[in-house]
Amino acid sequence: MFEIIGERINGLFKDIREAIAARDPKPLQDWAVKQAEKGAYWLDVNTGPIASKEEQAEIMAWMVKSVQEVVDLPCCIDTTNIAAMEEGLKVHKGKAMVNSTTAEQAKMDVIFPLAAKYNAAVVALTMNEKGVPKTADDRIALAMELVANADGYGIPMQDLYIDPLVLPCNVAQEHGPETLEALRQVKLLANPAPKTTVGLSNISQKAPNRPLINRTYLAMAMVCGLDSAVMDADDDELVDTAATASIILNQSIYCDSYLKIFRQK
Ligand code: THG
Repeated sequence: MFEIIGERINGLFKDIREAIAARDPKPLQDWAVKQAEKGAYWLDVNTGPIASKEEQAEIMAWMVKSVQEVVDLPCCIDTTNIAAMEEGLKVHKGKAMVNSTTAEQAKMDVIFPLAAKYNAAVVALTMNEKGVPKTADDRIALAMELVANADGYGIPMQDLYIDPLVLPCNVAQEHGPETLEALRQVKLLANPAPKTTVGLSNISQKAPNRPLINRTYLAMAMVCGLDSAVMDADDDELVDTAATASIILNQSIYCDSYLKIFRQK
């Protein structure tokens, strides 16, 4: 089953940024309920770039608690700050996802054990200290390291979500097909195969026709083996596209009301 990770509880967005500053849980909770109703399976929770490093841990714990007061969904704890990641995990109910580690050894050596300790799923980005590689081959070389290290730290492949990194098509056009090819090849790296995810909205940043670009890339990525995406769950046509691709790919059983069924858990 395709897993939508709702992207909206992120301090990048002004309403969330203001809610965090005021410690007002209502906007976060409204988006939690809305994304749950629209078909989200996980809720991405990101403090955004504004919060100071010292505050991030306390804010992440507050955000996770606020969200889980109103919905049963698990959170995808989206932060590069290890202290914030652990505070989020401490208060989280049920199986969490941490977002993310890179293929940098020092990060893998901290984040994989942390995920294992809390039995959390983990997103692993195909980048390292040199940045995001250009080609599918170089992305796959990093994915191999991520798979080997995750396995070494006892993370089951079903809990590992490899993210080959989607970049904006208006400024990094040559990455588009490379990311798609990397998605395909990730599935060959282990048996059972690791899962895959992407930050879908990255593809259309600062471009016109964002919804069209998002849903076109989503359908193409699903053919290549995409299992989940951090995406706009409030875009009905985007969620319809995921539901329809999942029917065409024979990943869920067809019925005339499949668009509705896809949104139910
Ligand atoms: N991979 C993983 N996690 C991720 C990303 C990824 N998490 C963050 C991000 N990328 C995915 N989430 C978003 C959320 C919002 C937007 C893009 C990706 C976005 N925001 C508007 C913008 O920048 O134009 C903000 C609009 C507003 O301010 O209202 O596009 O790649 N694993």
